[in-house]
Amino acid sequence: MSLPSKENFSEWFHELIQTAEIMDVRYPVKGLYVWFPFGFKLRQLVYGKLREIMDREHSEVYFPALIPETELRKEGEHIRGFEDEVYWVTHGGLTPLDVKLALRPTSETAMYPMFKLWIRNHADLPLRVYQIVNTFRYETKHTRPLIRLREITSFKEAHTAHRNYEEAEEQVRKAIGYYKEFYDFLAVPYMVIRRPDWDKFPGAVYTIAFDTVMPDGRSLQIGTVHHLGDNFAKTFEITYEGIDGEHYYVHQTCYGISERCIASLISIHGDDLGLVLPFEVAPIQIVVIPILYKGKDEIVLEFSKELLEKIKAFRFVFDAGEDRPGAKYYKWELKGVPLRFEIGPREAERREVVVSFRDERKKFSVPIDEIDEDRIRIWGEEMRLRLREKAVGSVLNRLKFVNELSELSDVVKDYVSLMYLCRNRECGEEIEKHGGKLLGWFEEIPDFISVGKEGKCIVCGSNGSLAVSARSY
Ligand code: P5A
Repeated sequence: MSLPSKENFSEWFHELIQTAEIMDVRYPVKGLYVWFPFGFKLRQLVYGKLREIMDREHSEVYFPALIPETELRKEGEHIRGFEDEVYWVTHGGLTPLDVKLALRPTSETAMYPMFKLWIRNHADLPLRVYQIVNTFRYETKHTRPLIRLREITSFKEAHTAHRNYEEAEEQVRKAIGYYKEFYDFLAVPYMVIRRPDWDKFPGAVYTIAFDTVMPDGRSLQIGTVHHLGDNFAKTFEITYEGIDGEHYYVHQTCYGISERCIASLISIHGDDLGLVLPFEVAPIQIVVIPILYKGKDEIVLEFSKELLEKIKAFRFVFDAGEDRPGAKYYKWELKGVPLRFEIGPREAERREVVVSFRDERKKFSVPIDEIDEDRIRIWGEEMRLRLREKAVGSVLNRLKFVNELSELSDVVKDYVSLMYLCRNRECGEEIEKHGGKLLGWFEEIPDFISVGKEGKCIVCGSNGSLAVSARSY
């Protein structure tokens, strides 16, 4: 079965994750999907990197999935934001529960009552923890595998507490740095954007989001970092004793990434033939295909053994099956295997290997003596750089700077739109009348955008800075 062209992005994505065995979309509950073994391996490798980054400065924890209604309702803004997305557990068997239990939509209200017990004095700060768990959100917008889930299976949420506002702000900067490192590793381009005040995380002082641009010109929020100030600390009475013996509220941050990171990876790098995966996260990094002819099998198989010995540090498949080479290429291309080695009788005689990269698909011969672990890692890194460059190219194809408000409705249909905008809510709302959602203002301008940060507001003409509006997932 062949994939729809990537031009029809939505169908392509849906078909690809099923046929490449990332997610099984046939589970009979809306918004819930099954990870296939291959998809789960990809998840493990991607989240391995995220864990490595988190483990430098955070401790991993696990909090319960059920939150008492009384805790969830304590922070007014927070519950207002999540009210209509919460799944409730109301019974234990046939017995109604005294206090309803929420399936966590996120874990602030599970964790912070415990933070109150954990934090005593200034020596307990900063506190930095994270967990990778499932969360539940009764989403009413169109659900999609990996993108908009009702059970988010891979919610990495970090929560920190600090002595004051500035130290929490410093943590926000660090979190942005961590997420940049993570998405650079995946070669996924992103925009770091400050959300409008009226669209920040419920209970936060401000929200900084990572947004990427999907192939169809819609944006996808792939991570968020929130400064919580002392809002939750006041609600949950999280205080510490300072050096002076006085008690102070902590200041907090939280930041999260879901399996949308995998959605972006697949969407941005994939092509009409299937997945294209960066070398470091590919479940299968190398496929070796022997070209076998009667009477010449032996020499090819002998030579293959030599090659396999050289690549044993990597995740590889030796595909000596019955299928024709063309069928094998097709199969491993669909799975996004970054490196393909082919060996026929001629190669075996010359002690060469035919090499091709998933993203370039041109073949060249390399003497086997030149293939070793270092060489392969360099190829992997070069491929990551090519993927990033190509991804930036496709993002740029879907970005447009808008000078006149009258152009916006048209542009936003197919493009993520950039414009200068002041911070007044009325001007923001004016932008949203033209179709897209106002994502916010660039916190920093990405290297691939060559427009200045400041300019006159497209709506009212007063001082503004570079803003983004888009149809978003
Ligand atoms: C930060 C971590 C929070 O929940 N609490 C703990 C904070 N922020 S958030 O913006 O609401 O969510 C974090 C990221 O999760 C992704 N996300 C989703 N992914 C898939 N399906 C969903 N229904 C969904 N909802 C949120 C987004 O990438 C978001 O930035």
